[in-house]
Amino acid sequence: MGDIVEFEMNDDGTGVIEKIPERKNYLSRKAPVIKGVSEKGRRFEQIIAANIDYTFCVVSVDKPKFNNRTLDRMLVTAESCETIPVIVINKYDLLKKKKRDFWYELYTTLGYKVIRTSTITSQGIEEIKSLIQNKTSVFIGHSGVGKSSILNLLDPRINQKVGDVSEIWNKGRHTTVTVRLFKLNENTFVIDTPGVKEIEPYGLTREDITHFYKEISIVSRKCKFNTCTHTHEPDCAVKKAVEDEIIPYERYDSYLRLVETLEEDKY
Ligand SMILES: Nc1nc2c(ncn2[C@@H]2O[C@H](COP(=O)(O)OP(=O)(O)OP(=O)(O)O)[C@@H](O)[C@H]2O)c(=O)[nH]1
Ligand SMILES: [Mg+2]
Ligand SMILES: [Zn+2]
Repeated sequence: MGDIVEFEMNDDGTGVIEKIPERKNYLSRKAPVIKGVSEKGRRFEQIIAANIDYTFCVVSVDKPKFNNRTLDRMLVTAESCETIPVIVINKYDLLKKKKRDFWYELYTTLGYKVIRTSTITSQGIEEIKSLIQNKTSVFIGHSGVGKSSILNLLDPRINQKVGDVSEIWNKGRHTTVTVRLFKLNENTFVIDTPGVKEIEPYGLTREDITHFYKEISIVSRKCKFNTCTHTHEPDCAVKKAVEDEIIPYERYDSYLRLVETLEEDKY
């Protein structure tokens, strides 16, 4: 979805795709493991969309519950595919006062663009509308976070089906089932995607992952060993920064868990 194609028009109005010119970039993830299809331990690459400017990484305050590890994986995926990530924290109407703006402040401090939205109060929707002008934007995130609901507010012609969130599992019901591109005007495109269980970046090394966790990357230059994995080594600047609460524990934990997924691929 999002490919620019050259095609020949037949007399009956149908077309034949002649050529797909080189993609500017494309957003991809590790394909889920399907029993009997991929060999054990081998994960394929799954392309989500092509020629993307912004990847809107949508999470919700609650229903489903906010999960920072999921957000971090989406950010690494977006950045490693050379798209610009924008964080959308949706369902802000459900925010409990005591939680305040912890995550908003954390990711803003890290340098990300963060938009707080609610499709009930319309908070943040105008901000998204102005950002997407003359760009191609893809919306990704777990099922039920409100991707289709947000798109519906961007343009009434979109009219995507919206599903409820299971009370028991606190998860969406996979309402959107295919990737769909909407043309809003000559140069503005938005893409809705089905919520997926796991979004893991494809084809990265430990060094790549470290690079995308900016604060860990900067601090790690002061580790005693340049091969430091920031787990058990002495004089690890990253562990020290976590103890001193300079790096939030949540980000460190998320980083280690993402690095662990590299090991899972090896056997
Ligand atoms: N309270 C609240 N509920 C919302 C908000 N946005 C969406 N919802 C509800 O969340 C549920 C899921 O919304 P969808 O837009 O279908 O979510 P989705 O991310 O497109 O889900 P999939 O298509 O399954 O990936 C629906 O019941 C919406 O009404 C919001 O800002 N606040
Ligand atoms: Mg949807
Ligand atoms: Zn270290």
